[in-house]
Amino acid sequence: MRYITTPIYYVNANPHIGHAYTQIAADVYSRYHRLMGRQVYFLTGTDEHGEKIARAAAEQGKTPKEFVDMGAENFKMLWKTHNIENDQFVRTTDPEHKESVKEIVRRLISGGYVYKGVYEGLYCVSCETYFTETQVEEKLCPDCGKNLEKLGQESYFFKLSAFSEKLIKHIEENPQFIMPKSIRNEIIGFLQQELIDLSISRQDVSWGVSFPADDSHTVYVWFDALINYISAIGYPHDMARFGEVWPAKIHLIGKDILKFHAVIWPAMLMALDLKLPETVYAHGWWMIEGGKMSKTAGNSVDPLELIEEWGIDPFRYFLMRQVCFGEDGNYSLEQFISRYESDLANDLGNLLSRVVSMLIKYQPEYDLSDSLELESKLKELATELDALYDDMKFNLILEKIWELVREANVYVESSAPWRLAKEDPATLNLVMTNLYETLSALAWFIYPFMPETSQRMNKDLGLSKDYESGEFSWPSGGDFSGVSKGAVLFPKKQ
Ligand code: ME8
Repeated sequence: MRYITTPIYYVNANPHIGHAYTQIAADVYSRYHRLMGRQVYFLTGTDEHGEKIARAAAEQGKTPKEFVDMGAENFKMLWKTHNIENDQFVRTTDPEHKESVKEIVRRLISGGYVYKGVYEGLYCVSCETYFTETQVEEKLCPDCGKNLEKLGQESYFFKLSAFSEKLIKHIEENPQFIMPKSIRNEIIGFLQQELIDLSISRQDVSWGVSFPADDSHTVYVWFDALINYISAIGYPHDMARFGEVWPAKIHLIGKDILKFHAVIWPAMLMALDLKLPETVYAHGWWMIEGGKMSKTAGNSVDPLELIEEWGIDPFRYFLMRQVCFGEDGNYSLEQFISRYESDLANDLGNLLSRVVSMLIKYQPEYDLSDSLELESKLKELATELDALYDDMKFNLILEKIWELVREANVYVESSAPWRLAKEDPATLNLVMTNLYETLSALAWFIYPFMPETSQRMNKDLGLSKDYESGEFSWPSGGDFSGVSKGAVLFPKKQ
């Protein structure tokens, strides 16, 4: 089972391309493995507790419950427009999740991993995070730059410090645990400093899961949120189901929340005596003109506007193609348009349109007798891409697919079917069959990234493929009889 998760997003956020990026990457990964007939479970959801949410609700004159219900619906609707096929949507206000959090805290208390103390620190309400004096300058949050509040309060602590050696050992012995490799040393370095215990309860936050054994406290929202990855799949109320899905294959996250996932979360799992996820994959950060995207700066990119104007598939393609997964990216509309025009409209769109027009005009006969070379090339490509999917090398996968698109365009030029139609009908049959089979393969290859475009290509080719399951297969099983011309795949704007 390939269990893949995304972060559960703050329900008060205005989702931008950064959130869409994680979702689309997880969706591409899931669609591909489903296509290959492999078992996948894809979880996403919303993070709904804490002071920040309660304040945002109050600002809108709503109860926290009304506010989070609306926010969760907004995210669900948004992911539909992105063609995200998640198996489950978890909310931290789900009764089962809350019960699970309580039971986990109870187990940690009885295991001796929790004690009562006093927490003094600088707290950022916006990031729901405490900082020590040494971590900050001028009482400003190192993450978001807002003012920190000095708080001293009674709190329950999780003995995080007890796990540093075990964590270092796990990271060193399992090179795939933190990916990409370039960020592993950052976490090892952090663990080699003195790890401090984690305050996991709040007295001054009422919108949260009440702390077992002391209901004057609520559970710290990050502690509550991380548990979603196991509560959603049945821990501890449905252990049979949990056993089928856990451990996670990949926790996909942005690099902003790496420490929570590569330090705190595995320590919690160790304390519960549960297996650790195979990989925590932290992808890079999207910026705009080299700066941070934020609502206050007024420069966040609204995915819905882009999707409305250009369609969902170009948006999915751009995000996966533009940067190497794991590295930071810089968004600009010019780059988006340039990819749309060159890769999509000129390369892929034109190829389909030319080949389909020629199939209709010249009426060749389907003849596979000169396709052996193509067959082995496509099968090799399918094997090569399979390995790249495991490393989440989405941009490389698309590069390889586009090499095929460009080669096919060159093949059209060099074999000149318009001449063959007059001079050599037998060769025309062979050439058009190769082009037809290349397009059918391309529809299969691009499916995880651009499912709608893949379907439209198959429709033009007269192939009614739903890709329920099944590896790459050769030949397509179609002949030319169902070919028809649909609307232009990627119309040029101007
Ligand atoms: O941190 N570039 O939620 P969140 C790339 N609730 N990815 C970005 C991005 C950007 N500019 N901006 C956001 C939280 N993301 C917690 C998570 S999980 C148990 C709790 C993506 O709404 C990226 O995946 O702030 C990042 O990790 C996540 O959104 C943060 O979402």
